[in-house]
Amino acid sequence: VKNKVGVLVMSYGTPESLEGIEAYYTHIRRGHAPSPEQLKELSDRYEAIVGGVFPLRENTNRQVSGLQDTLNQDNRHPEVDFVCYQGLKHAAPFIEDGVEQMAKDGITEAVGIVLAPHYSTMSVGSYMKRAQEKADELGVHIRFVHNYHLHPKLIEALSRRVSAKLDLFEEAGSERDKVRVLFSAHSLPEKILELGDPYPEQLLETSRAVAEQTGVTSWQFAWQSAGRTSVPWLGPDILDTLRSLSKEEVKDVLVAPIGFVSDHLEVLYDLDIEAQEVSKELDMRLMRIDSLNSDPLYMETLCDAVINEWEKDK
Ligand code: FEC
Repeated sequence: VKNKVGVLVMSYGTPESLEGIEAYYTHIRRGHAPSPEQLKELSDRYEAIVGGVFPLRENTNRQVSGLQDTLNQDNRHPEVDFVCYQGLKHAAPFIEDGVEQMAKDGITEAVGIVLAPHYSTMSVGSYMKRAQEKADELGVHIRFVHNYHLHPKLIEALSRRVSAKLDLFEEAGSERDKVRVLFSAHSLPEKILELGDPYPEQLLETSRAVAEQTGVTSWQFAWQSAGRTSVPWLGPDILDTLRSLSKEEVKDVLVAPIGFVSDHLEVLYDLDIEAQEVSKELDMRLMRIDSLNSDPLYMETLCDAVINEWEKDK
C-alpha cells in the first residue's frame, strides 16, 4: 500500500449561482452583507462576463485534478500516492472542509499550496493561517508552499504567452518594440507596506524575469481590481495608467496579469470589459495574455513546488 500524502489546493472560490452571490459577497466582507446597490453592481459584473457565468469554479476543478495527475505521474516518489483536496477561501468547499476531508480519509501528512504565485500576508498568508488552524485541531501535519513566483516553468509559460501576443501585435501592423507591456496583479490595501510584505517585490521579480526572457524592454507594473473600501489601496491603478500612457502617445498595450492564474471575474471583467472600454475611448489597442488555467507548465510548476516542500520534511 502506498503512503498517502494530502495536498490542500487552495483557491479564491466563486459563487455556485447568481443566487449565491449575496452569501459569497458577505463572506468576502467578513460577515457584513452588501447593500442592495453593491449586490446589484457585482451581479451585473458576473452577468457581463463571457465564458460562462462562474468560470473560476470549473477552472479550479481542472487545475486540482491536473495537479493530482501530474503529481502521480512524476517519478520522484513512486512510493507516494498524492491526493489533492480543494479548499476555497470564500465558497464551499471551504479551506476547513478540505482539511476535514483529509482527516476523515485518514491522512496525517499534507502539503498546502495556493493557486496564486506571490506571497502576501493578506492573500496566501491568510489561506495558510486558516488551513494551519484546522490541521492543528485535527492532528494533520501540514507544510506550506509560500510562493513560486520565480519557478522557471512558470516564467516559461508566462513568457510564451507574452511572445504569442506580441506576434499578434506585429501581425496587426504594430511595431513589437513600441508595445508597452503592463504587468498587473490584484491591488491590496497600502497598509501591507508597513508590514514589510513581500508581495510588491515578488510581483516585480516575476515581471523582470518575464521581460528578460521575452526581450521586452518597454514595460511597467500596474495594480488592478482595488476593493471598493475607504482605505487607500496600492497604485498606480491600471485604468489611470492607461490614461497616462495615452498622454505619452503609447498606442499599443499588452496586459499580462501575472498575479492571476485563471480566467475569472478580475480578468474577464476588469480587464476584458472595463480596461478594454477605457482603451477604446483612448484609441489604444489593448490585448491581454491568455490565462494559465491548466497549462501543463503550470501544473508542473505546482507539482515541483509541492514535492520540494514535502521533501523538506524527509
Ligand atoms: O471569478 C470569481 O468569481 C472570483 C474572482 C476573484 C478573484 C480574486 C482574487 C483576489 N482578491 C484579492 C483580494 C481582495 C480584497 C478584497 C477583495 C474583494 C473582492 C470582491 C470580489 C472579488 N474580490 Fe478578491 N478576487 C475575486 C473577487 N479581494 C467579487 C468583492 C467586491 C469587490 O470589491 O470587487 C476586499 C475585501 C474587503 O472588503 O476586505 C482585499 C486578492 C486576490 C488574488 C490572490 C488570490 O487569488 O487569492 C489578493 C480571483
